[in-house]
Amino acid sequence: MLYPIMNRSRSLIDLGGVWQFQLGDETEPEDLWSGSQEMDLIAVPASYNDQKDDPAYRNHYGWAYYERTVVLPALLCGSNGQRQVLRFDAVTHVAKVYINGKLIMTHKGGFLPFEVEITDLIPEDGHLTIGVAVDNRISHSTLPIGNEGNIAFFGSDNPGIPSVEAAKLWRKKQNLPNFDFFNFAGINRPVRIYSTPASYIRDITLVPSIEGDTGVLNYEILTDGMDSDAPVTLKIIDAESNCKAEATGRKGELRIPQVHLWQPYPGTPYLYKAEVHYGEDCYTEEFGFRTVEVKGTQFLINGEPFYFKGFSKHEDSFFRGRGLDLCLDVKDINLLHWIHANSFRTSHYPYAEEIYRLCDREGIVIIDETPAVGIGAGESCDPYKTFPIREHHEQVLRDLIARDKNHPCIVMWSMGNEPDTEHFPESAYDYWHSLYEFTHSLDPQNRPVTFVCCQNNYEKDIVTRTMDVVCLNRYYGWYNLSGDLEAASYAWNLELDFWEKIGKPVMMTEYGADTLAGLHNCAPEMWSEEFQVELYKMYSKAFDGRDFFIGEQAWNFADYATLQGCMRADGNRKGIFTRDRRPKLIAHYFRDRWEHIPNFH
Ligand code: GCB
Repeated sequence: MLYPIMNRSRSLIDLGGVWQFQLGDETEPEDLWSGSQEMDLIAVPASYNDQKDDPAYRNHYGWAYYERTVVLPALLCGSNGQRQVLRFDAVTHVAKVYINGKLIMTHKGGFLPFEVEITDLIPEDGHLTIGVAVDNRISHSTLPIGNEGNIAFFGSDNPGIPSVEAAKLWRKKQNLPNFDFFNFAGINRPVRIYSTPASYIRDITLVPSIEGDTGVLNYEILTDGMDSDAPVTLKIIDAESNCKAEATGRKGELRIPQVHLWQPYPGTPYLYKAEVHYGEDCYTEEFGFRTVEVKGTQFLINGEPFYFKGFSKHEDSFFRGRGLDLCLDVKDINLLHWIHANSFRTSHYPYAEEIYRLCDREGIVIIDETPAVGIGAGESCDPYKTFPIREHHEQVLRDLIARDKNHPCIVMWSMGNEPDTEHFPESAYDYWHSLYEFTHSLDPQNRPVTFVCCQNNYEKDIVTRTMDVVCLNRYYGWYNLSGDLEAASYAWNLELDFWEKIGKPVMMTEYGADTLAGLHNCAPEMWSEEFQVELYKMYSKAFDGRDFFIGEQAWNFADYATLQGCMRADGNRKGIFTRDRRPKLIAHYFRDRWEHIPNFH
């Protein structure tokens, strides 16, 4: 799906601003919209939860209603030969969209875009009332997974105590996420109306490769509309606006001698433009020439062994929750540069398209993750046989790769985070390995595929070792062997010895310790800034010098909001930066360490 842009053939109207809002309940919305006079105000795009200091907003369970009336300019109404498309970049988790009172589409999945053509629904006078019903409920059939049967994530509801059991049955229904990040909901990303000519460019697929110093671009362009005889042309334009190659036709190959490569920062992330014309339509897609390949225990970018330095992140900020915040995105990229990081993982869901576009330009490498987090329910329940998620998971992968396939910054797909691989190893293998093959088949660039493995019995796990890269989340010294860094180091080295024998590239995708900024201790103890530094030093010492080890992504880039619980003090505090982006002591440790570790070795 193409990102919406404005140019000589396409218009773009941003519907961000103040909408009207009302909380609902579990009642399924009707097919006809009934607006209300008594709606609150709400900012779009942003999660609704923290926009009003009211537990009803924060802890809402079920549907919520958004409404906005706009008047479109006359030139966009009537038969002007243009298609008008209403696009939502993300509504979390289920959306029902209404135009002038009528339901026009339903979409499931809170982190990927969807759109609907509304050309014939726009009246002559241009008045458009857009209604959106949003459901924030999570369950065994959604991604991310919500617990069913009243089981809380942080284990505060010990089974077997009669009064606690009774209270669980009595209490109000609520979301019980099987993950720690706060279940922020609403219209989290932009809503836009864009137009195209009636015959239009539907999709562009670009597959760059390199032969010597020549860039080879395989391309495919999909078009739609009546004008099927109109020629399709493609021009490749370099960063200095010179046309480097041209072609006609929907599919083909172009060659660019003396090509400039897209390199991770501080190399030059050189971008070319693919300018496509079809009849009256035109679309420009940026791309880069870079290759990605796993060879033995190495992860090669442009043929050279790459070392990941960076973080797993969240989309999270004060007031907006998970809402798009471009200022924060730019700030985060600048902090990544400041700390000499070169990469991050989009834990635990696909991020807004804007950050990938920024990373293409700034040379930051991304591991792109689906929202498949929380697939597991302990030893008594095989999630792969009981959670009805497979079809949805495949759909999410299809949509993710359709959206993100052309970004040079994306070097690997992560199908999910920390599923159960220990209690039902065969089921886990059947599920994840077939999904791994499916994911490979979807990606025109055939990038490496993985999922991120939880700290459990790695000897029983038979699927993690079959991924292209072994990605480990480990909490030695924090959740395990808490506070005892000597014992943690012993255990961690023992585990690394195990992975060394597997013969795959291995990297950290999470490790860390909750740390309260400002809490200091001469003798490093848990929660202090000194302890966080000592813990990371212990990890670095264990993996430095191990040749199969290809990268370190700390948990987490910044403190972030979570579900409340007895293991969280106003959110998850494992950030290297605080939630308002101030460096903890550890940030200086990484800045110094990473300055001396080159991207390629
Ligand atoms: C994990 C999860 C991550 C949590 C983290 C923690 O393993 O992947 O989502 O936030 O641990 O801090 O507990």
